[in-house]
Amino acid sequence: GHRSAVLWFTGLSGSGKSTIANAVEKALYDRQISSYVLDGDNVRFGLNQNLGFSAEDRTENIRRIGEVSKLFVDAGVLTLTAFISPYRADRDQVRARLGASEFIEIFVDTPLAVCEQRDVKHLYAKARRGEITGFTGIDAPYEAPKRPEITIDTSQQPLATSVEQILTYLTANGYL
Ligand code: GGZ
Repeated sequence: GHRSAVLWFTGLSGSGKSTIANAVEKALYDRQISSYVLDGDNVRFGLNQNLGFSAEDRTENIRRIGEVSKLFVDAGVLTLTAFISPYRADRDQVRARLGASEFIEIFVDTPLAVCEQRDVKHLYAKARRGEITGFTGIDAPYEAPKRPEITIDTSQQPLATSVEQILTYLTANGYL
């Protein structure tokens, strides 16, 4: 068995949130633990398709994802969310809506320079050229967590180590 919770990944675009979340999900699946990843692909194109990237829309994006996460956690699912979630107050609101040990904040603290160098979707280049405005880390803010449960810098360690770091935390704290 397991104790359900939300593993809330936060960090810049290209920091590695989705990659780590999906790798952890696979590791949990292999242990027959019911888990699910919420990310832009299954939330921003569905439930939140009416939301963009203004500060107000990001706040509403995160609020809805927090509520959906709460439903999943109540259903007993170990839930992983992979959204920039740039505003500290928005993340803290989600934390407050969940039980004391149901919100595990994972700061994917990959340096902006590394994220920008990866630029998988060429969005940083577009933001630098002014073709996208309000891009997180370029001309929109990212507020780093003050006391995340877990911090990961993907420029300092391979994916497998990040996965191990999270599984070790879950085991040490009685989730697994
Ligand atoms: C940041 C943007 C923007 C702007 C589009 N700012 O690399 P990606 O493509 O897949 O990750 C980014 C994703 C961010 O969506 P989130 O729902 O995680 O953001 S938030 O939590 O702030 O609501 C990027 C793409 O959408 N994208 N425009 N202006 N990222």
